[in-house]
Amino acid sequence: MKTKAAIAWKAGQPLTIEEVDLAGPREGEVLVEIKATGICHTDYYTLSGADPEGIFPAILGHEGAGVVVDVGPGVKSLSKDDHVIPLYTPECRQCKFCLSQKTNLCQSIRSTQGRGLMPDATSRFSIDGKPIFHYMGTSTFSNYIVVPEIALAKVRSDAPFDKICYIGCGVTTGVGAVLFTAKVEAGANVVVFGLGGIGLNVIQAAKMVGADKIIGVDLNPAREAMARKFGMTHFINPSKVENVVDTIIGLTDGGSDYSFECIGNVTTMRQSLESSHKGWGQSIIIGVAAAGQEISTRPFQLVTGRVWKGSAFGGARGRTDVPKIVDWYMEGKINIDDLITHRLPLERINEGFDLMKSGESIRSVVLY
Ligand code: NAD
Ligand code: AHE
Ligand code: ZN
Repeated sequence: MKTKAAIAWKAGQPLTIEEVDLAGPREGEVLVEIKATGICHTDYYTLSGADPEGIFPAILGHEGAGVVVDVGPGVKSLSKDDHVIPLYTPECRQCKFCLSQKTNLCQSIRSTQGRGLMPDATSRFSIDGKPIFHYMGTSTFSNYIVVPEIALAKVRSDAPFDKICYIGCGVTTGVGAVLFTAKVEAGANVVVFGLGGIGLNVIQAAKMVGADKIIGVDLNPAREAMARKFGMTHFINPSKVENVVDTIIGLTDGGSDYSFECIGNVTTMRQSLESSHKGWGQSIIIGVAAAGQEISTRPFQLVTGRVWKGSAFGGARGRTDVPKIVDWYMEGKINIDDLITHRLPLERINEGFDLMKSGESIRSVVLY
C-alpha cells in the first residue's frame, strides 16, 4: 500500500513529505494507522546528526497513537480496530531482560531496531524500490506503519489520539522516571534540570507523589510559569545565579533527594549529581547526550553515597504500564492537555521542529 510520510533524507535537512510504499505485516507484525504523533527532542537529536545510531534516509517519529488496520500471521493479542500506542521499548515478556523483572529494556528486537530494520532485518518502507529505514521501531511520522506485536500497547478506545500520543514517549518518560525508576517518596526534595516536554512531566509526577520542594532549573525564563502550574515550588535560571549546585544545596539543607536531568547536557548531568544529598541523593539521567560526549565527576561524589542512575522510557514496561497511564490521563490524574502547545498537519512538521528549537513549544502534535 501507499502511505504519506515525512522523510529525513540527510542529517540537518528539513523533512520532506512524500508518498512511500509500505509492505504489509509479516509473521508477528501489525499494520497501524497513526492518527497523531508528538515531536520529541530525540527526533531532533537524530535529525541533527548527533545520534551515533542515526541512519538516513529514515522516517523518524516515536510518540504516536493509532488504530490497528490489519494483523499478520500469528498475531494473538491484537485485532483490527484496536487502539494502540507504538513502543520504542517493546515488551516481549520472554527475553532475559523482561524475565529479570529488573529492567524495562526488552532486548528481543533491539539490534535490528537500532539498524532501522524490522526483526527480519528488512524494511517495510521503500520509494521506487529503494528501502527507507525505520526509526526506533516506530516511525510515527508515517500515516501507516508496520510494527511487531510486542511493540504495541493496547489502550482504551475512548482516549483521544491527539493527547495520548504523548504517552508514547514524553509523559511516560517523565512520570515513569519518578514512579518506576526513582520511586520518589512523599516529602522528598526533587530537582528537575530542563523544563521541556520531559521535565514538566517529572514535575507533575513529583507533585503527584507528594514531594516537598520541587526545584526547576532552566535557561528559558518562559518555562517558569508553566512549571509552577504543574507543581514547581522554586525556579533557578542558571544565568541568574553564581553557582547552580550551591544554590540547590542551600535551598534543600544539603542537597536534593532525587534529581532528574532532562536536557542531555553533560555539564548539567554533573550538576545534577553534585547537587544531590550526601549519603543518599540520586541523580537520574534522562537526557540523551550527543555522540562522543562523556560525563565526569570526582569519584568521591559516589564514594560518599550519591547515586547516578539512568532511565529509558521512564522504566515503564510498555504493554503493561502504558494502558494504565492512559487510564490516569482519562481519570484526570495527569495533565497532558496543557503541555500540548501546538497542533500541526504533517505538511507543517518542520515548523514543529522550529518551535522546539526556539523554546516556544512544549509539545507540538502532528495530526494526520
Ligand atoms: P525539550 O527541548 O522540550 O526541553 C529541554 C529543556 O531544557 C528546554 O526547556 C530548554 O530550555 C532546557 N535547557 C537546554 N539547555 C539547558 C541548560 N544548559 N541549562 C538549563 N536548561 C536548559 O526536550 P525534551 O523533549 O523535554 O527532551 C529532553 C531530553 O530528554 C532530550 O535530551 C531528549 O532526547 C531526552 N529524552 C530521553 C528519554 C529517555 O527515555 N531517556 C525520552 C525522551 C526524551
Ligand atoms: N540512539 C541513541 C539512543 C538514544 C537513547 O538513549 N534513547 C532512549 C529513548 S529517547 C526517547 O526520546 C532509550 O530508550 N534508550 C535505550 C535504548 O535502548 O536505546 C544513542 O545515543 O545512541
Ligand atoms: Zn522521545
